[in-house]
Amino acid sequence: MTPTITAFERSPDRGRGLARDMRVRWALEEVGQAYDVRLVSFAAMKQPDHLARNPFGQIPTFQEGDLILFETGAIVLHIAETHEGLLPADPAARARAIAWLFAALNTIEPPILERQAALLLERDRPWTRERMPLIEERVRARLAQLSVRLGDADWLDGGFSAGDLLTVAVLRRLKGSGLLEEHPNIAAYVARGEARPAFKRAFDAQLAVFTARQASLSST
Ligand SMILES: N[C@@H](CCC(=O)N[C@@H](CS)C(=O)NCC(=O)O)C(=O)O
Repeated sequence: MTPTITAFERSPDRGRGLARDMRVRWALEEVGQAYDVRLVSFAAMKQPDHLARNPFGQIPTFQEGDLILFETGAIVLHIAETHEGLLPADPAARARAIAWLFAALNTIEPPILERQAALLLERDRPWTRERMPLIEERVRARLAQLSVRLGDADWLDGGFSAGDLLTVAVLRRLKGSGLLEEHPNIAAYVARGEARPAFKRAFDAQLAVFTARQASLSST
């Protein structure tokens, strides 16, 4: 059965591959699972039809037959558990890969999101100037720890896994900040993730939504 995911009809990231449907698209591409996409507007996301899929009125969601999921981590884990390719078969290695999936979302992403919120939503607030160095210090601390653990390995624990997929996706939020480049092994890790054919297919598919919308706006 072909799953259907939801994605922004009009993504605020302007095609940079940061909206979280990118993570689900990437996972589906990695395992070779075709999927359909339902585009939703911001208004539609807050309507009962979408709230039945995601009580918080957000994207992405995932629907496969009777199963409806929200939360990117849960969706990626479900895809990884039901297909070959994103989790190792060995139970201990599998548990460690799942630990990285949680670490990406619960430990690495929070300070990165805090930085992004300060830059995008709170830029004009009087406290932002003062807070920014503190926030960046927290991001730097996480990156330094991650850099030590990664060392000169290609991926975090053996072969590429769902944990790497989400870690790379989370770190991509720092592109352009200069913070990734402070750790050449992390910058190379992100570049390695982005070089995967599945990443490129997912990125292009998400970008196509943005470019099609731009083209339709400029023709009206
Ligand atoms: N923890 C959720 C976060 C979902 C989320 O924040 N989605 C964003 C897009 S990347 C969204 O829908 N934002 C619009 C809104 O919250 O109204 C997940 O990982 O799925």
